[in-house]
Amino acid sequence: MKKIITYGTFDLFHKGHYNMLKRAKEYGDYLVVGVTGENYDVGRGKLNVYDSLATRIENVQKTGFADEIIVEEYLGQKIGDIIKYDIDSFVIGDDWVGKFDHLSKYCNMVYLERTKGISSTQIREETFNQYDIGIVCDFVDDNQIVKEAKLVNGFEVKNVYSDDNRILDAFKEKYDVKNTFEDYDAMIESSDIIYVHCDINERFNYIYRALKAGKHVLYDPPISFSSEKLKKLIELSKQKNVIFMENNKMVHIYVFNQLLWMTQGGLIGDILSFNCSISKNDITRSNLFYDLSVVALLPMIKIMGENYEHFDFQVSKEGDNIEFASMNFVYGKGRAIINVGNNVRVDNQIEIIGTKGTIRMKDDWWRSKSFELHTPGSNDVQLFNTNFEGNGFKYLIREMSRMLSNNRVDSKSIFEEESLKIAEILEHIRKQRYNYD
Ligand code: C2G
Repeated sequence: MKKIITYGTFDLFHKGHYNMLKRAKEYGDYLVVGVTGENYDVGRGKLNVYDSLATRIENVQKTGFADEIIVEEYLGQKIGDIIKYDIDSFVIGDDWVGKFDHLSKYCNMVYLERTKGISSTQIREETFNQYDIGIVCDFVDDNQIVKEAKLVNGFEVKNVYSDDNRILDAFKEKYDVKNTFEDYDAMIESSDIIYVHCDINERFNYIYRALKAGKHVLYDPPISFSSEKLKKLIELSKQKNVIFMENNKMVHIYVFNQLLWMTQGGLIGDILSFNCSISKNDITRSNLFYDLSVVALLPMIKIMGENYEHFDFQVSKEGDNIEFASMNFVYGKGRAIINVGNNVRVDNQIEIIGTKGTIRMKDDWWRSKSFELHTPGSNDVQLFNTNFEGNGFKYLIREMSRMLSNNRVDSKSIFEEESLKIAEILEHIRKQRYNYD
């Protein structure tokens, strides 16, 4: 019996896929079809897959050509599959010519001509709503959103607004964004989603105007130094039934969800201590301290909860800017320490000590691809990891895309109470600081 194997994502199943499976089956007697798993596709940068794995498998099954369907879960699985299923020929479309030649050591490699004039990409472009993003900025930096938005179906940063012409010109030149606007209302009008990426003192105003106009808003937290103002914006977004989402990419990346699972599910026992440090060297951004604090406080709130019993802090500052702050939170069973430095060298890391294990995330932990688990009484370190490129923005935009297609304006990744709690903490620090002054 001649056994054949072929692979694919088979998203938005079309005639090209059907033809390929038909011809692969005709090539032998028994056809094994590998359908890509969701993690594998995400890992290889294919983030715009629309159909679920179950739907894609069902569509392959319906053709009646597959004798066996397997899931392709990781890079390099193909060799193991060829050996395991005792494959004679590997069949794939000629868009892959040459890419799998190294497999000819294990079986016969066959590249078949693709069906012309049809592709999942084309169907996606024709089928999905297009969302134009407009970015508000006061310095020439896009936080990688231009590149990352393109990886999600239907999303593109098309517009940029700044009240400084030089910034607009430089931004357009650097990121190749289609339209520049000197008039904010005009940009709101031309966009479906506004990304507010500017100094903390300006955020509230820009967000308020965009929400008022009924546009979805993505913003860098915190929105201001006032939790009342955040409440007001949350209410307005509800009234207008639009998405009001904070840019905290960490909560959307896989390893963070693994970490949450381990800590909340009791896998490292009772948590005794949460330690988190974050620092940057950026003399140009005056309120960077608050931006960094939000990034560090969110995992604390997620893992330790909102109900600490006591909170105190110490700051050291240079002129008007906080250079270093150490925040100390006492919870029922454990405690949390957050160290934030601006132009002070602090090693970025998160350490969570539990009665049954310690978790460590190092370096740029807010976009981490891995964490370590150390268990008491063992020298073994377990590594949990996933692979992705970029800064994780695409996962946040993908979440936004899901919300839009499900007609849902609330995200389960960051809850309102969590954002409000963080706003309260920062407000408290800010007030005390002024009392010191
Ligand atoms: N195909 C085709 N004609 C088209 C479109 C696709 O013949 N117009 C073929 C592809 O060449 C491939 C199969 O249909 O053999 C599945 O295509 P995709 O779903 O695009 O899968 P792909 O991303 O090519 O994944 O490990 C995964 C594999 O390497 C292939």
